[in-house]
Amino acid sequence: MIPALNEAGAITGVIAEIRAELPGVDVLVVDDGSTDSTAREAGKAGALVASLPYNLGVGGARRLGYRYGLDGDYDVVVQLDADGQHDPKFVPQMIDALDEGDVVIGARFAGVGEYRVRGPRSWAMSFLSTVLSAVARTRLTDTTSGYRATNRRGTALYAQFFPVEYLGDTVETIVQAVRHDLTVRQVPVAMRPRVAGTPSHSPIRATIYLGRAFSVLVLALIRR
Ligand SMILES: Nc1nc2c(ncn2[C@@H]2O[C@H](COP(=O)(O)OP(=O)(O)O)[C@@H](O)[C@H]2O)c(=O)[nH]1
Ligand SMILES: [Mg+2]
Repeated sequence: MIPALNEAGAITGVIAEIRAELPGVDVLVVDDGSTDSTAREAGKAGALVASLPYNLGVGGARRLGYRYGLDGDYDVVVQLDADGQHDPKFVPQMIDALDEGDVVIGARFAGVGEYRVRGPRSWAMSFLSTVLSAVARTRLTDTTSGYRATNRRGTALYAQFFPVEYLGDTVETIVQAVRHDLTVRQVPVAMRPRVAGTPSHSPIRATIYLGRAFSVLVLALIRR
């Protein structure tokens, strides 16, 4: 499941790579009101495309993907980004890890790959990781990663409750899984730079975004 907003420059390559690496899987692109040719390119590349009539945001798009997974009775749903950052070669390891967890995060900063973040953004990310590791009672190094796999239990939860608030799709989903007695695990992955298009956050916005993550985390922890 791939949420996509204006990713015409990258989506074809991402789908081709998934189909080469994981023959036979169904690929769903949730096109969230793109103004470029993302939906058309995705369809040509062989994906199923759900085109939303206007921009719902990453959380709404992902919830749609999980609902599709639940309705279609899929054993596993994998969410990854449309910009080429997530290498599908790690999917088999993530699926193996679903033997021990209901939600598996493809995580940076776990010994594989060269991805580095500096300054306030890095402090914020490590703070979030420390708190969420304690919440989930397992070592989590990359709680904002959008590369994840769920089994049926995880898919069923996220089909029903997937936060659509800003940033809820990363931090709050982990708290939510734990609250519903699901097990969260991670698999180390290497992440790549995006291949085309523009990231949805600049470094400054990313730092602000992580600042807001603290509030989201506190709210998620005190929410019943
Ligand atoms: N459905 C949907 N996807 C989005 C939206 N904004 C970004 N995305 C997608 O979410 C993924 C991650 O976005 P990106 O900008 O790369 O975030 P970053 O990797 O955290 O910098 C990509 O596949 C984007 O196309 C949105 O408003 N709706
Ligand atoms: Mg990205």
